[in-house]
Amino acid sequence: MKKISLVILGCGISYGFLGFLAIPAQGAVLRVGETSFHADAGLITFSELPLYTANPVYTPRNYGGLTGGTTVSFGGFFLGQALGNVQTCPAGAALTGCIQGNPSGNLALDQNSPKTFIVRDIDNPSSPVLSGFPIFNGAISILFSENVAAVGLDGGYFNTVGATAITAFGRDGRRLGAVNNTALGIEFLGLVSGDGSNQIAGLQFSLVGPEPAGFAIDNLRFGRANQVDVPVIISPSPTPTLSSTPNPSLTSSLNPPVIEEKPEQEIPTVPESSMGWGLIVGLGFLKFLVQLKNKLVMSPDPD
Ligand SMILES: [Ca+2]
Ligand SMILES: [Ca+2]
Repeated sequence: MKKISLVILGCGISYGFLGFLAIPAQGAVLRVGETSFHADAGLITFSELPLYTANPVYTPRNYGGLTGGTTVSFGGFFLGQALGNVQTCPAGAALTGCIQGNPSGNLALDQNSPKTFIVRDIDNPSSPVLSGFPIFNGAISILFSENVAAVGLDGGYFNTVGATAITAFGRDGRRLGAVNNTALGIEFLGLVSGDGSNQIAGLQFSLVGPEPAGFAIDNLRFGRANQVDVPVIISPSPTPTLSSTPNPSLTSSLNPPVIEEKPEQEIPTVPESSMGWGLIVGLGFLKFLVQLKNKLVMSPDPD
């Protein structure tokens, strides 16, 4: 049965707390634990191939995956990257475990980068493990033949907190995100794409700080979208409250409708028909005749 991991976000006082809103987790990557991976997710323990195998390549048959599933390859770093130097590495970090630069597009392992090896590790109860080069002091990069949604591994032995990270990359070489170690000893470092979709084409295990006395990986887990539990963010939903801003849909039902008054009809100042024009001309002529008659009556007889 699929389990759902819950992440509850803190809520501000400006929000009411009447309800929760479950939404898919967003963001580049999210940390996940070992138990988030289903039983049918991929698992590589490095006991499947002979000790001292260099840059092992695991087909689904090697790790018990489904035919046609993901092939997993290992190497030092990706094409486009390089080993760090004293200028680019964090102070105190082993330069062989520190990687600089972004992978180029179409993510691929750099076959000229330092190799990785299956070796014994007396500090790890699940030995054998996979080490970078030099042994227990080199970065490790992992390439998946098809994108996965989540990946994780047992890293260690950690003598420092926060000095080692796993970084996920997309098929185009884009950096998706990273999580650091938070514990000493052997710790599971896992991440899933923010929306739980298959976005992860590669993973890099490298130093981001000073990690003394060596480091290696074991028990690599990887899963497609249906093989891992994706964290779901639970955020408080805003509480609907009365507001000083009127809601148009409410005010329209509360206030009487306003009937728009038509403007007062104007009396036409010019006739609108030929009959009107004729009447005016006729009255004008009649007035002229009356005035002419009066003038004749009032005028003295020249005789
Ligand atoms: Ca092992
Ligand atoms: Ca160590």
